[in-house]
Amino acid sequence: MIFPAMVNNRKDTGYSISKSARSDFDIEEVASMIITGAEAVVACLLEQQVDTVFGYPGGQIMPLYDALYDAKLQHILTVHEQGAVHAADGYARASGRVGVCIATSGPGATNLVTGLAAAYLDSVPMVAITGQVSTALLGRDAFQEVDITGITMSVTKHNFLVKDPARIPEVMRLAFRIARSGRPGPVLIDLPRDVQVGTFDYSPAALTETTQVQPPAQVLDLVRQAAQALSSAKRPVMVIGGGVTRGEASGEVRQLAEKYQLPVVSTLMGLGGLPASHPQFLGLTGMHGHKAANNAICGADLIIAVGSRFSDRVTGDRQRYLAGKTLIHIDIDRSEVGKNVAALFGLVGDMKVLLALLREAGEPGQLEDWWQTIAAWRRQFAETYDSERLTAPWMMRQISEQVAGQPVIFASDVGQHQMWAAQHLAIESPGTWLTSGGLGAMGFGLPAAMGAQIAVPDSRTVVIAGDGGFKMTAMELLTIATYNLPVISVVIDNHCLGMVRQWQQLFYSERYSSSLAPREMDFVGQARACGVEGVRVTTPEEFKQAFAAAWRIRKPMVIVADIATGDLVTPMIAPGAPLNEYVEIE
Ligand SMILES: Cc1ncc(C[n+]2csc(CCOP(=O)(O)OP(=O)(O)O)c2C)c(N)n1
Ligand SMILES: [Mg+2]
Repeated sequence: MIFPAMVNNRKDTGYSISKSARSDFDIEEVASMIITGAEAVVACLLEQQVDTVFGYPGGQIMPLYDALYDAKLQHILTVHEQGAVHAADGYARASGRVGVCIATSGPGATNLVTGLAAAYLDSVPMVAITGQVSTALLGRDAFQEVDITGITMSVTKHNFLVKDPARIPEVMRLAFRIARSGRPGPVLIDLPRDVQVGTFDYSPAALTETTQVQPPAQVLDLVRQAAQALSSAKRPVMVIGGGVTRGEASGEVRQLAEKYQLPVVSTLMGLGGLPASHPQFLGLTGMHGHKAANNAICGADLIIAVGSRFSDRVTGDRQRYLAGKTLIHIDIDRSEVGKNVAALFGLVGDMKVLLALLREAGEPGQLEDWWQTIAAWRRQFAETYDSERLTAPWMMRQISEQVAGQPVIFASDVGQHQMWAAQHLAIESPGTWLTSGGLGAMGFGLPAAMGAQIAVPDSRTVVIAGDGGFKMTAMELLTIATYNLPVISVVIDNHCLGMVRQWQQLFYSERYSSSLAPREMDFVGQARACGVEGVRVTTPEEFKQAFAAAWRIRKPMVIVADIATGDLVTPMIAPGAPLNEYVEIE
């Protein structure tokens, strides 16, 4: 029997087949055979065209590992289950396919929780498989028993505890469908040991593609009205969020922006939804957004937001964010529209379809004055890069110049370096900026980069990490060395928990509680201990040469860049303040 655990408050769209459903499949059953539950899991993974899984074995998942022993798919053994779940996440973000991770019961399963939460908050399609104690022992505090479906209820899109091997195919197929359909997200399948061992009559299935459904008449009507508002707006701005990448709608975003000549700003999650080099792209918006981008939001009379949930880091003062503005909000998830800000036009559904309809339904307005105002802001707030000493913004610029035109995926960890990366790296296409936006999980960067490098081997993955977060999962360098993955790690070493220190400087009277702990780390030594080459640099010239050398040789590399402890991320809006009230930083 299947215990359909939870369904959370996110609702998939009412009418349309999602982005993922476009590449989604129906199942057609063919001949049958007697196999074990564990063998059925492997068969279903192959059926879903999974080529790689990330995981770590243990007692209650050993039957599945036995079935994996001669399975025709790659298992990447990480150092820690957190490495496996973030790697599956990075794999999914970079490729658009469902990431898969496996862990044993108890501590293996709990080690997945942070990664599931990161994937859930950033809407990443993932299937996590955990071992569980046998059904007869459930609820008896057996060795390594935890109620992982209970624990992960609020950080998975759905989860299952399977109690009968015969239900495995149905659950596996459903799990993949749920993970990638509508608003994507992680799904967990908990497999008691006896369910993995038990046998049943399994029918293999073939996948057939399903078709896309068009919106109903009332949505079309709303689209027409929204297009009229867009045509008559004097100062419109388009906000792109992570949903553009997940919805594979960057082409439609670009076409809409170009047709209506819209200035475009991006949330942290949306970077890459329009190329950074596009002339209409103003940059990052929100707490550490570019002034031209935030000023445009504040001065706008209409905002068209695509795949963004208006987090507090994006809106600042929520009440004043929309004052005097019309909002067109496009999202696959009905529960996002009106959740944080009220939309006049809430368009729920497949954004590729909606954006295309919106493009056809209206005419561009008269925006010369608006573009002149924006041009003046851009001149006034143009970036300048200090190359006298080593700084993170300069390094981000330098990296962008060195890799320009070549296939690259950037991953980041969490902290000041993440904001510098988001502000100054040139992110040119969707799926090439992997960051833990919603959860902000330190330790995400390196394992996510590892997963991305496996998913897209022809690209080169560069992770930007801080000294604090890199320490958290740096042991995955051993995995990177084992599989010879040419990931370049740039550790921005400011010798402190910089983002915490920045807030303490600005909002806690410079009382640096536990952010300046004196524990210097020999990152190069650690890298070498894992079999990865490393170098520490202290000047712009040294960084330039080290990065160029790392880019040239297709091998993993760690570059530790020493920067000043007091460097701050600017500009900055205080939490809850309006987007044009900047914190005074000299
Ligand atoms: C797992 C986790 N623990 C704590 C935090 C809170 N936090 C956010 S940024 C930050 C400092 C990060 O320091 P570092 O990795 O050195 O990056 P920097 O800010 O210095 O660039 C901390 C502790 C977090 N986001 N994630
Ligand atoms: Mg730091």
